Amino acid sequence: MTTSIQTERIHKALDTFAIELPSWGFSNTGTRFGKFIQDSAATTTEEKLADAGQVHKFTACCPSVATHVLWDFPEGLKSTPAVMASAAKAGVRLGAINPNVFQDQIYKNGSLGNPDPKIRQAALDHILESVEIGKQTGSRDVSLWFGDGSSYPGTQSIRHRKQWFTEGLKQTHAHLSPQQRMLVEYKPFEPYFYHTDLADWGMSLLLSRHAGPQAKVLVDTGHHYQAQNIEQIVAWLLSEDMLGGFHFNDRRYADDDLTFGSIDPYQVFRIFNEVIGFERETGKRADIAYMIDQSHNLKDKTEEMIQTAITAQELYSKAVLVDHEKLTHYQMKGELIDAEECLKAAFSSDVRPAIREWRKGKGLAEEPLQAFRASGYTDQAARLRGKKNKGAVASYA
Ligand code: PSV
Ligand code: MN
Repeated sequence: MTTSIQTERIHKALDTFAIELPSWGFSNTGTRFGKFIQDSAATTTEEKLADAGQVHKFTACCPSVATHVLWDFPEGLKSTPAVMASAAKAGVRLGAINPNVFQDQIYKNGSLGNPDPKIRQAALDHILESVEIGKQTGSRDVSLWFGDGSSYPGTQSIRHRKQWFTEGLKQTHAHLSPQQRMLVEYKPFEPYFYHTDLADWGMSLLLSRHAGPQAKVLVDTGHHYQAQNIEQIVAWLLSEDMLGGFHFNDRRYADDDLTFGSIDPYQVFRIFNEVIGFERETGKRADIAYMIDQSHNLKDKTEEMIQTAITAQELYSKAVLVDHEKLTHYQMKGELIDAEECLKAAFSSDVRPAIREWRKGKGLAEEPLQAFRASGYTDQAARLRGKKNKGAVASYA
């Protein structure tokens, strides 16, 4: 492949590549051991959306923002017009709507899997309100993550809980508009440590199938055991038309929320390669929501999201350089070394000059991080928000 063909491929791919930002990545969060407060962190939904707007302004690849209903819609459905107005002001649109059925005290023994029917109903009511919010915001996806599980053997009926989940998700599906989808996320551990009701992709797949055709699986890259081959899960879900989206982040030990591609960029590349390979072979675009699910308490939050968006563009661009015809040929012939080298050649290509050129063509700064820093946005945000954020430290301590 000549350099100009490579550049053209990258430019074409970047014209349509988009990745969604999480509102919860812009406010002060931490670990269960505490928080390190940043003066410039967002203190309201409006500020989170404004910061997300900055990421999009400098990268042109983050046009939408996922929200968490409990954290971003303080009055539920009633908050929708205000949140939509804040998004429009920030130059972004609202993406996936995330119900929160893990934080309230009533959820000690779970939400849709809770043995108490009143609590299952409360969880369902909140999910259905989130579906309605999604209808008003024009968001396509309602993104469901359940912390449900148990921490001690024998304390819960795994089979009954599976049945309650099946019923709850079916009812959720029944309320979707024809334009909406529900994405069912899985995670093998945390907050419970003995059993988790939706522990892996197979469980999400089965429950999604039971729920209905608009239910798809959501793969959060941090939600796997250490040695798991995530690109294989991706390939299988694609071939079953059951992959709805990703929550991207990186991990070293558990669900660490580290910057996307910071630990294992080759894995991200292999995941993108599965998607692009599927698209080339089938001639159709995979209907996938790419989303980031990270929140950072050490790096500056907006800068970190810009860094993540840039990394995503780079790794996606490398994946579009894979010569699939050659790769298939080597695979069919059993040419193992040539097949592997074919993949590695794309991964080791320096795609940054082509991406800089693409940005120039769009009227963007060639180096988004530097341009954002030079804008002085963070200092200004720190001046405006510092007091409020310091107040949060005081009340925390
Ligand atoms: C849970 O770990 C998760 O990945 C879910 O997607 C939540 O919605 C998100 O993180 C934020 O807590
Ligand atoms: Mn997630």
